[in-house]
Amino acid sequence: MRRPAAAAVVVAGALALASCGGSDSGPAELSVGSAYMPQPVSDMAAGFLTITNDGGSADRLTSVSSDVAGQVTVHETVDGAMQEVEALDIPAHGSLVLESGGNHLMFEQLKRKPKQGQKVSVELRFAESDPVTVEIPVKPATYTPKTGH
Ligand SMILES: [Cu+2]
Repeated sequence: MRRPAAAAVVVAGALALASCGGSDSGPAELSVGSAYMPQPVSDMAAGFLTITNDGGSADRLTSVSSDVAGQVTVHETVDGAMQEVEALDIPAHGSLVLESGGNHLMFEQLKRKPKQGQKVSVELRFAESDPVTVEIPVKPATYTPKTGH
């Protein structure tokens, strides 16, 4: 008696998914939060932020630029030593975290020294999604517990 009803529900569910394009496999939907730059103490600066992906497809952070730096690179930290990487993955329904002691942005060839209270404009570019521009607030140099660079 119950089996036909259950089968009908499953079919209806499948149709609903198909008609809305499959909500679980849509494009990456990126948003940026928790961004900050510790006020630089040398001619380089670090930047931290979290990229959240609410979409059903993974993406990659591929390059970064800023009006205050001649070059911005993406670094990861392995065994306490940082190294440049080509790109960082942003998983579907997940996030990419850049935080002190881990992944971070590296601002080199600074054109001016950002001061606490100012904001730095940064453009993030991705493998799939459109570029995102964020205004990163500059925090005290001691804001991050680890200032290796
Ligand atoms: Cu670095």
